[in-house]
Amino acid sequence: MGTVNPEPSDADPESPEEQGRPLGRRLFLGTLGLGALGLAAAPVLQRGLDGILGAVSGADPTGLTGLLPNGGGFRYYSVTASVPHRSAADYRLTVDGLVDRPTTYTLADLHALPQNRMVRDVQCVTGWRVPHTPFEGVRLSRLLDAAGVRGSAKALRFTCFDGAYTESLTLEQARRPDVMVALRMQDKDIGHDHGGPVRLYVAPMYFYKSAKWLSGITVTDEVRPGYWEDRGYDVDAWVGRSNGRGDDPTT
Ligand SMILES: Nc1nc2c(c(=O)[nH]1)N[C@H]1C(S)=C(S)[C@@H](COP(=O)(O)O)O[C@H]1N2
Ligand SMILES: [Mo]
Repeated sequence: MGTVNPEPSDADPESPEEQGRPLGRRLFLGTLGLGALGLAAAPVLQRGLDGILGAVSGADPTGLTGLLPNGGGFRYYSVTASVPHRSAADYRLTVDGLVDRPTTYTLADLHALPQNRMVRDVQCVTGWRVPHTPFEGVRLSRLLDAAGVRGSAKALRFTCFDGAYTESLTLEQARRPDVMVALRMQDKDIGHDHGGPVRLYVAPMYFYKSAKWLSGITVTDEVRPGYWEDRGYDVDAWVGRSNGRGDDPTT
């Protein structure tokens, strides 16, 4: 994609209010505005008219939403200008730190583990939302159990092969059944732009917690705030229970 599109610093102050509502016309007009400014550069999703975009277009008498570059609602985000591609053969995920059995997984190893599927709404802290998005992958708790987390452990640090992005979770959060190392999204293998071949998916939190291009999970003795958290966003990013931003990161 090439477009640098980190989290907009002027997060939509309306976004918390949008969460309880069905995706409405107002949000789409906002989306269209951003798209016209060139801020939205998500790949066009191959879903067809029976997908989310179809549902959206059906609710839009102008039909204009069908022309949006971020059809389906997702926007492409990367804090780096470019991200190396990792093929299925090249990909590795390392689990290390305060564990008895540090482990490196290939993509095939991850696919060979039991897979779980979840269908939830994706919510970005800036206000856009994609309802009913299927994710599939391996529960993070399974990888932690396999590694043997030591008693002194308190948190996890996630690193990415973009070389820049990081994220964090407490051990308790990481063990929730709705947190996974995701291999599929929207019933397809996760493509490069969405963080493939493997991204984190933290369903109950704002989407910035769901680190793309996941390459490392390190078990630590304390929470080390992630990329956006160092820039003022809440570490505990529960959708609806945090404003997604503890401070103004632009200052
Ligand atoms: N490595 C990495 N992961 C990331 C980001 C990023 O810039 N780099 N952006 C986060 C944010 S703010 C959002 S909203 C989602 C966007 O995911 P998408 O590009 O699949 O829509 O990824 C999250 N994970
Ligand atoms: Mo986001």
